[in-house]
Amino acid sequence: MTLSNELLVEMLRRILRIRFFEEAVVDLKGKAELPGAAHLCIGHEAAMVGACLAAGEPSFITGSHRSHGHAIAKGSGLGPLMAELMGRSTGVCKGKGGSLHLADLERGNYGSSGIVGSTIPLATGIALSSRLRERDEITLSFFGDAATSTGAFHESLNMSSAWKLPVVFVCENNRYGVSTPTREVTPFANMSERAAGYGIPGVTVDGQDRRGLRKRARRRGASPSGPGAESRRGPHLPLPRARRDALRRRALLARG
Ligand SMILES: Cc1ncc(C[n+]2csc(CCOP(=O)(O)OP(=O)(O)O)c2C)c(N)n1
Ligand SMILES: [Mg+2]
Repeated sequence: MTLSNELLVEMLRRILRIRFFEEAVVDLKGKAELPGAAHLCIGHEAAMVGACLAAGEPSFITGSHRSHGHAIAKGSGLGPLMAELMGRSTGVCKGKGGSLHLADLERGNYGSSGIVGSTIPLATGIALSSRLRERDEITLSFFGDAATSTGAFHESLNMSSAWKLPVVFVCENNRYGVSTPTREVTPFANMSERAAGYGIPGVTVDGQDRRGLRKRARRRGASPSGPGAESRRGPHLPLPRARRDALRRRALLARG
């Protein structure tokens, strides 16, 4: 599949917008100017941009606890987004949501949440609504690899498969849930393998390859599918220096 130069430029533009936004968040956090928690998606940018642009319009998304990038990939303005993080009334949720509860209904972003896995049933419900109203819409559900071990994930896959809902489950697999390596708590290396248990086609793509992501997510149609994007790991939180040093020491020791 060939992608137009215009689309490639738009992908790069959104990827860079996400990266620069996240770097500004780090900067503001460092100066203690940003209230509350903020989880970054540095390293995940290409996956979310590829998926959102592939879905086209009309489409909807739900996010995770790491959703600044999902909002930007879906077209939210950087100003209203940053205002939200700062708790201002000019924010996308009038400053009431903050970093962890970002929604932008005008752009089809139905929200993110700090509760791991909690937005997956929401995406399933949106897709059910599209199906009942016979609309040609698609919903993307973004979540991390640890979320695939929640009951909400499994119930949602089961229902969306049984009812043939137009939803794509996009797992951003950075191989960790906070500090727990995913390989220690699941039998799978690729989370897309879980889809097979529900009769859903599951594919794994390189999350740094937005062309591959776009190709996979493009398979529209009234049935669920589950690409798992392999992502580089971004920090869960800007870690305090002492914790960072401890993790580096542990990594060095592990290497011998
Ligand atoms: C239901 C629930 N359990 C535990 C937590 C604490 N928690 C916050 S983030 C996180 C790990 C999430 O890992 P993953 O889904 O892989 O996303 P990542 O942070 O790696 O992008 C956990 C366990 C939570 N927020 N919600
Ligand atoms: Mg993870």
